[in-house]
Amino acid sequence: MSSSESTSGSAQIGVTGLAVMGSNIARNFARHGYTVAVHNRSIAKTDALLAEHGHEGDFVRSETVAEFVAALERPRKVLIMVKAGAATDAVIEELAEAMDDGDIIIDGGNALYTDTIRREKAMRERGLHFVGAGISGGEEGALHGPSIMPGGPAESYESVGPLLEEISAHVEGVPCCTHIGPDGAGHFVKMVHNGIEYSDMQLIGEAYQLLRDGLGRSAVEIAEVFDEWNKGDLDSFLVEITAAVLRQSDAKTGQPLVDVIRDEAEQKGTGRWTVKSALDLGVPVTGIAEAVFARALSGSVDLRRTTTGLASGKLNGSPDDAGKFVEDVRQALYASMILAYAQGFDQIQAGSAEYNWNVNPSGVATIWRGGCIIRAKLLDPIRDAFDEAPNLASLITAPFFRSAIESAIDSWRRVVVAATQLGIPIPGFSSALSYYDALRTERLPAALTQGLRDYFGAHTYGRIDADPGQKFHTLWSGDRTEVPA
Ligand code: NBP
Repeated sequence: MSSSESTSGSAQIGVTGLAVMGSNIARNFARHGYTVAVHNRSIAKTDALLAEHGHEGDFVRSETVAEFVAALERPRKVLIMVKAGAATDAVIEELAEAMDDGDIIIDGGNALYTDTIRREKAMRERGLHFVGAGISGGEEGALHGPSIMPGGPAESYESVGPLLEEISAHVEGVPCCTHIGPDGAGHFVKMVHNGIEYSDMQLIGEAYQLLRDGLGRSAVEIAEVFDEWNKGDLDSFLVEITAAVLRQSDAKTGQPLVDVIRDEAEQKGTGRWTVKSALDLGVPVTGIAEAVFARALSGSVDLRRTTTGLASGKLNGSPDDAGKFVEDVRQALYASMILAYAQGFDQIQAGSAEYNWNVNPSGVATIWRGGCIIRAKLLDPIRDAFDEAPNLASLITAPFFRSAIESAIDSWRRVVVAATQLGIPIPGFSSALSYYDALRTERLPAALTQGLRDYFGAHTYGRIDADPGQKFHTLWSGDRTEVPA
């Protein structure tokens, strides 16, 4: 922290890190009438921003961190938009050295939530406030209104909340930004948001492949189907842009662009983080895990080169009734997406309990309705369900979703059967259905698992006719009588 009480400037907010996200957020603040101090490690980006967009509002140019910090009014508020990881730590350290007690650092990058917990603690011990804010919406969202998920001390939200709410997306006048909870809560919720995004995209991909390979439809024909779907229950940003991507033709070959893009999905890591965290929390986010693995499989180019064309067994032909099949796929997509959100919210509830964040699931659904990549009509009934019962055991037990799945279940099963008969991989659809079936099954095969564990490792088991806490062991290598453990 700076030793001297340095002078105070006039900028209400500072943005450091002026690549696509940072420069658009800085412009968003300026367009809302704020004076914005801007800074970037290399001055070229700062100057490019000011040259192209300086006329959009009040910007204060700075070359050094000292100049940048001096340009801010107190308590200073700085939004960091740099590469997550070591770069963020370096920037935080530089800022902390230059800032004073009560100043606020907001990290708007895609930080791992455990890093945010560590950074918040370190900054608190130095008298600074640290807000870890997940931001979703890509570069367009950053400029026109993203969904913002800030975590950190409640008192710092009182001062930065109004600014962030103002530049966020709004749905029916409600900002897509709310205080999520202490320290890492915001980045945790953003991480799960990205996990659901992975899952939704995998499911959309499976629906596309079913229509392509199951019915022989072209990309443009499938774009029309997605356009139709986007008018109903599936209305969402991802379904909308799926139609746009499928309709795009390649200028070079004249073919649909999707047919000339390499069939290898990449990933930056937030999906993997979500699954790792879910494994630690013991929350089955099967849809997200399948989506992460599906991307890994698609990218295993050498392996796929050696396995393409392996035996398929006898395949059944295309579905007899194409119209019915399209509707079945729509229903299967809708039901599987409900499960993706249900699992994501389970993970948020589990994370919240683990870290004492007290996250309000209805608030999360509310701010995901606009600005972010997973914005969807589905989020309205999700918000309503959690409003009615904040401690819902699972989203699928809420009356709205119970009946939505009841309507879709037969179609969903038909699609899983048809895909299996056609040899089309559908890890997302089928794992979501298996998860659903597991939840509704009264007796799973876990009793046998426990019996086996007791046999080879004396791990004990509970009995259906004894208290849940009581454990028993069978003397497998002795006379096979049962003894209390
Ligand atoms: P990048 O993630 O590509 O980061 C580039 C920025 O980081 C530049 O300003 C660069 O400065 C700065 N930087 C680096 Br790299 N190392 C630095 C260091 N050691 N010290 C200071 N600055 C450093 O930018 P982005 O795509 O705009 O994303 C910004 C953040 O927002 C990331 O955390 C990202 O994960 C997150 N995010 C991105 C999106 C998206 O759609 N792109 C969406 C949501 C969140 P330089 O110009 O001097 O190299």
